[in-house]
Amino acid sequence: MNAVLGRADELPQDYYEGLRQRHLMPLWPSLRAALPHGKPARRTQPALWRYADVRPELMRAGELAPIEKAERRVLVLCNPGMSLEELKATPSIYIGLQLILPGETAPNHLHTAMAVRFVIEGRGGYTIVRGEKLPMEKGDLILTPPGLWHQHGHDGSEPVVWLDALDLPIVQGMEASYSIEGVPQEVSVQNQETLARFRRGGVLPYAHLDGPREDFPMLRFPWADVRAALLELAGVTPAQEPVHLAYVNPMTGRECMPTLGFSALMLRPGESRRLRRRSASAVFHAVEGQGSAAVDGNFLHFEVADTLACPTHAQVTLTNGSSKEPAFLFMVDDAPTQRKLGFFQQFD
Ligand code: 1HN
Repeated sequence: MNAVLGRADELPQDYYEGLRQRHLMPLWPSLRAALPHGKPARRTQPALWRYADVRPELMRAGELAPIEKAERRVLVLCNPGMSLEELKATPSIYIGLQLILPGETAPNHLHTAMAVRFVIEGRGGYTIVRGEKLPMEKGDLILTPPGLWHQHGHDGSEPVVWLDALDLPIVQGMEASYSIEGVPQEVSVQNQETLARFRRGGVLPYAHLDGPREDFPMLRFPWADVRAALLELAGVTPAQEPVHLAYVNPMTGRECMPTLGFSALMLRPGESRRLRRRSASAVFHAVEGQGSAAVDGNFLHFEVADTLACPTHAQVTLTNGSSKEPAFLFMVDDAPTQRKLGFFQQFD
């Protein structure tokens, strides 16, 4: 059945205008747009942001926008298929690149949106979350879960840049985004305490077997661990399967954040990997190596620290440009939200 539905211009104009004035709308002229057949309508375009292009603009922002005037000195990656003001890389994912200069601090606050940081360059940056000072080294993933106080600082001597990923479009879509400014946090948690407790996924502090499940037991995932785990996994993964690790809550084995999913992919030397097509939108960030992504037939060449966006339902093939070295990618997707809403799908 594919009936041709009535159009608004087929209705008596006075009736249609009268409905509109009463804040009423007939559904049938808009039904196909709301429920397209077979595949969602997508504004999101396959897009690539080259770090070589963004970095100079970010350094310029360092000169133009003092931290007191910016609080967070960020350039936002805006999908070309959407208006710039929407600040969306995909319909659900916000991505920004943030610069903090030596000696600067970004003030303490909390908000309803959750955020993660993935460190791109520079040493000496840190984030304080829940009273714990989390060092930020290249490739580390740092979680700032919804509603937790967080502030940033920089003890080093060179610019520090990281990628911020937030579920802001989801939270804004619910008109639920707000923040609270706070006084600076005291560092109250012992150095690297949660890492010491939770970094080894297979073993947990015994008391947690009977104790409450923590929502966010682990806040920092050091890249050194993730990279080593990927190399080890590659050693036991058949060539036809992807080398792909999910960042999880070590107490539940499930996604580490409620709305967005985070994972790391290794492309073996020479590997070209057609990913399973999924209903989730995604962002990829090149951590190491170079190569290309074919996204719904669009060819995008990536170098280290480049970031690319993929629409929902996209066909994605990732190719390592080197036949000698592995390439590593950090991935963000909205699969956790889609799973919770009950419609996450994987195709062929
Ligand atoms: C935020 O809190 C940070 O804490 C960065 O570094 C980017 C974008 C929108 C809303 C809140 C941060 C953000 C943000």
